Amino acid sequence: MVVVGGGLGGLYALHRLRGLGFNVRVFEAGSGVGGTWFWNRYPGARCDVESMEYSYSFSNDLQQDWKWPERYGTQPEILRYINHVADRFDLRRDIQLNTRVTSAVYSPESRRWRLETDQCDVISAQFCVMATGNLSTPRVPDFKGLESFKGKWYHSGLWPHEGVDFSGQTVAVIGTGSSGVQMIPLIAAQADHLTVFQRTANFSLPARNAPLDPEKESRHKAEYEQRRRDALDTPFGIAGHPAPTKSALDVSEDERQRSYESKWNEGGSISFLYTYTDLLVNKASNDTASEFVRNKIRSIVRNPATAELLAPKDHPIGTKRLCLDTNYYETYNRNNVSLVDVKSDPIQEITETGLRTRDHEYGPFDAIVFATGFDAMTGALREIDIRVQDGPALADEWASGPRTYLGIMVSGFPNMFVITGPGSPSVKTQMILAIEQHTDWIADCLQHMRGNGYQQVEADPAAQDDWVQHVNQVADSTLYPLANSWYVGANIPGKPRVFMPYVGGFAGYRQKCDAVAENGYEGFRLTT
Ligand code: N01
Repeated sequence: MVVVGGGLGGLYALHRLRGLGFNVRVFEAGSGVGGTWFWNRYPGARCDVESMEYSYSFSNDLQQDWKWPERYGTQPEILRYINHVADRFDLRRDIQLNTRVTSAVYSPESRRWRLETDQCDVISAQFCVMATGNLSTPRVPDFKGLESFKGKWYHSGLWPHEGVDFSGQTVAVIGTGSSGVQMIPLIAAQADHLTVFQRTANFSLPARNAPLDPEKESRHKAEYEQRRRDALDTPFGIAGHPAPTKSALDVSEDERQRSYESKWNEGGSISFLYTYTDLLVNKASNDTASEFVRNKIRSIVRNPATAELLAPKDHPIGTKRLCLDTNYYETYNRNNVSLVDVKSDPIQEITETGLRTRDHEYGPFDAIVFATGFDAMTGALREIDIRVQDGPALADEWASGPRTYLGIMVSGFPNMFVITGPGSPSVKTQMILAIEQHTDWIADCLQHMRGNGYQQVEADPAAQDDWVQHVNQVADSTLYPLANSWYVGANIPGKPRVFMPYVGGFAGYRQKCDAVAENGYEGFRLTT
């Protein structure tokens, strides 16, 4: 069995499947394990889910032993944790680093996958598990002239391991998604001058990060197993947030403001979006929350024109990934920070010294930082030449958007599982929980096959069609499609506009997966 990717998904898949007696080999492109947390080393990189939740649940000893220093884990801390897991469960002996899988071809005759890597490995495997990640294909926009730039340039998702010292430099940051919002305050504090190029203003909430309160930590640890079980029954896979009971329109303006204020002070995105039942499905309700945050921005940012530019008006709050920050809006009150709107005046090219928009020239810059995101959810899989012998490539099959059954398998590609693939809750949940749920489901399926002499499993095309239709229907019943987000591939020119994650909630999705298994893997074709 080959597992592609040595991030949080690949490591757990190795541990779980090796534990069942399978012969497993992991191939990882990076020179270390950790996936997202290996690559994204930009200043301020930090998880926006609280550490006590954003961690593996499969080992109670592990979760009891590990000590998270802060409410939200920093990138170095999370990477340390992942490396600890790799050592603690003796995973490294089955992981080949510095190796990118380039192709995977299935032979219906031998019923085996033949994989090739950029290190000239050729591997034969009965099963492939794609643990390639949802945000693992960094994208620098195709700007004319980048090669002529005389300064240094960086992408948030390919950050130099030795770090970057911006002291004394003039710096440009392009992009104001989660990565931009996290790095901008830190770069501003270090650089001589920072110019931020914003195409779309994003909603951001204060993280209210702090050292982890020891009392809170011991209480959490005493209740850990129950809390993990509780998380399984929530829409986002995160416990500790009581479900809302009222619509935002069922309460008075005063009560609404008090509730939003209390969530704003508490910090965190889940708790804010969970203030009312209908913030993600009812535009009028959402408007109340969006306007509350816009008013906060107006109250923080002293220059009214800058504040208006930073206040998002083109999408409902939560329909693009909500950012969490520390001093993001406050940063625009610094004398050494300027904001440029590149929606009204788009970037046309990078020059030797800076960049040119339609109407202006900016620079000189010592460095340009691209916080411009990823070819999300499908990019990593489409980059591998995946096909059944003499058949179409997965990339071609997905030319009009990804199609999966449950986000776990793709019809026409037998014995290939995807961990947190498009069509599953994935990025709309606590990712590690989603990874564990998929891996455990795959492990059960493989045991079922082994116990019954099945050699091949494949998603039924009709079951896949029904699932794709359901994923779309659920998304269409929410406000999510109103935003131009990476959830719909809008950040990549030419990418088909398809809503990729499943937003029907983790709890219901998990029940569906369990029911499928209980009904003899309904919608899958098992053959001996
Ligand atoms: O990427 P993004 P990200 N000209 O795609 C802009 C996770 N994450 O790396 O919105 C000018 O969100 C683009 O503009 P627009 C999290 O799930 C989590 O920040 O497309 N601008 C946007 O502002 C997150 O959602 C954490 O109009 C251009 C920005 O670049 C996901 O990763 C931290 C442009 C890209 O934003 C991706 O976040 C970091 C162009 N040609 C990331 N092209 C935490 O856990 C793109 N942009 C906290």
